[in-house]
Amino acid sequence: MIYFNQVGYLPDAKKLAITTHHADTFCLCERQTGKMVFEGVLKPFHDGKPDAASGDITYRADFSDFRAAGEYTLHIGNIVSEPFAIQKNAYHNLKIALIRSYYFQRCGCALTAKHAGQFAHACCHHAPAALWDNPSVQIELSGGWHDAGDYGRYVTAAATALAHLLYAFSLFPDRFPDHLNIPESGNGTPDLLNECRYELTWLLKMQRADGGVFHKVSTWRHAPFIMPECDTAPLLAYAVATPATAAFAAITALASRIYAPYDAKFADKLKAAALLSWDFLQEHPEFIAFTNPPGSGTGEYGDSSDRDERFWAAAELFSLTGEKRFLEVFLSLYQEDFSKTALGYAATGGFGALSFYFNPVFAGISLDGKYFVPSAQGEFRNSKILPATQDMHAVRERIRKDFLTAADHCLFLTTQSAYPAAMSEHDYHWGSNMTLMNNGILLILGYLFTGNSDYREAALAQLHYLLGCNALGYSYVTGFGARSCRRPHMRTVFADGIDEPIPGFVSGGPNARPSDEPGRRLIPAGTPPMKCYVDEYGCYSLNEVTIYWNSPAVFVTAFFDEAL
Ligand code: 9MR
Ligand code: ZN
Repeated sequence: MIYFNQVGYLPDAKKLAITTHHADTFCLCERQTGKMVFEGVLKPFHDGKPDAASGDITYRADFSDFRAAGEYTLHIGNIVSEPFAIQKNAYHNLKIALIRSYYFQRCGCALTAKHAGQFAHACCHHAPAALWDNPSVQIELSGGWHDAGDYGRYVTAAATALAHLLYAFSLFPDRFPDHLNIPESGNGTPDLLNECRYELTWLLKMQRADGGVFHKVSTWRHAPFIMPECDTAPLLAYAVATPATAAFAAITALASRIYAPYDAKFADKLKAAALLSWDFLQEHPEFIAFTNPPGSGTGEYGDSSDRDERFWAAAELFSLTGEKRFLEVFLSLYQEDFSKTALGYAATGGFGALSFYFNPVFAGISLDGKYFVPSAQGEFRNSKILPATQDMHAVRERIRKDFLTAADHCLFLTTQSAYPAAMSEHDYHWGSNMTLMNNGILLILGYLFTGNSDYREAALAQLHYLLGCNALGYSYVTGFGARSCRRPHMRTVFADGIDEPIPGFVSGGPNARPSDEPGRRLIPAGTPPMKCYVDEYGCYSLNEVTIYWNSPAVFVTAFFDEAL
């Protein structure tokens, strides 16, 4: 087989295909005419030694020098690839579908035929939720996105997805159109923001009057594989916890900054909510962890510390208000020992670091030069701007170094990997495609901070892996690529009776230690990590989708797709 990006390549980018088939040369032919347009030498990778993550001995076909747009097939001996495109906007439809996936996850409203086509369905989960430990208290918590293949709505997961999406927007604001065919399309606000607002509007409801934030709203156990409107089990608001409260404060503060130019009233509401949760955190310096009450089976999203969420909240509130009290907490938490580059749901230090790095107080300061552009959203509102002190510059420089160290590690892993991805053989865990895409973000930051195109190329390699240049030759995005996954662990996709999956969903991907029964049964012992994947509905630890696996893919794809 030939492994390559099934969605296609940008004309001027590096273009690689990988094979385990030994031959001397390869060629590229025009799809329509069969005419050979490029010939090259197949190069053994790693001197013919097997690759740790895939177990494969591989050869590389490098056709980077061929730049003409068109549709082609690759030929190695008598093996022929599926056709693929080289074109300028190769990832445009992908970007749109990845964003539109969030519309398909909307909860508490009907999905209409106009916007959802054959995937339309009735309104779901609209009943009020009861406090899980006091059912006489009912709260209206409808709205937001279903988290994943299940119908739960979880605050830390939501904050993470929103962070990837809103940072993508704030760094590349001109890449998000307003014509994605969602209900708000055409209202003059980019649809990414329209879609995120749907989630933020729900998120605001998750805040208690005292500022504490419920960790999640879901049923007691996961629904069977039925459509969401058929899932009428009672909804419950689970306990307040500090990681959720701090992540809430962080994301509402960030959102307040981003939405201000579009809707000042909404921005003010977000800001007030962020401040209220901040006050709750000050009154509760202790870590209030969340664990599922015994017997409850929906997502737990456990965490071992809330320091990094508090760090993130302090950073975003400082970026929003410029107030010293937030800066002080931020600088003190920066000294603590947690990752300052992690962009996940339990480890959020990277978001705090990003916020500080792009803080408007540094506007006009360019450590590297041309790529630091504080966005239109980057202005302090209702506050005085503190002049940046020496300390602040020093921390900012350390943040830059932290990110570059992480990006360099990703670069190193990519050069070591047969299917060039920033993934060591130990990185194939539940949701490995999030690590892959988050590493794509780190590489993009490396590029933005230095202008060194090696980072950019490596970032693109992560997208190539996601879309088929991997040891199984799967494209892990539904509806994209000749061999894309078709049976994601997603209740709607299973229950809707439609053969095609809903397009634009990123599968969790290979997991060397599957937790689900079919995955354990179907993957033989000793299978190399990159091959531990099965495209089956039952494989929740291999083939589920979630809002925070799509979101870093939106970031990476938007970086490579300038089209509107
Ligand atoms: O993405 C989560 C993964 O990192 C964890 O290992 C796993 C087990 O705790 O849970 C995953 O999150 C799931 C969540 O609990 C419920 N919704 C679906 C999520 C993706 O599988
Ligand atoms: Zn719902």
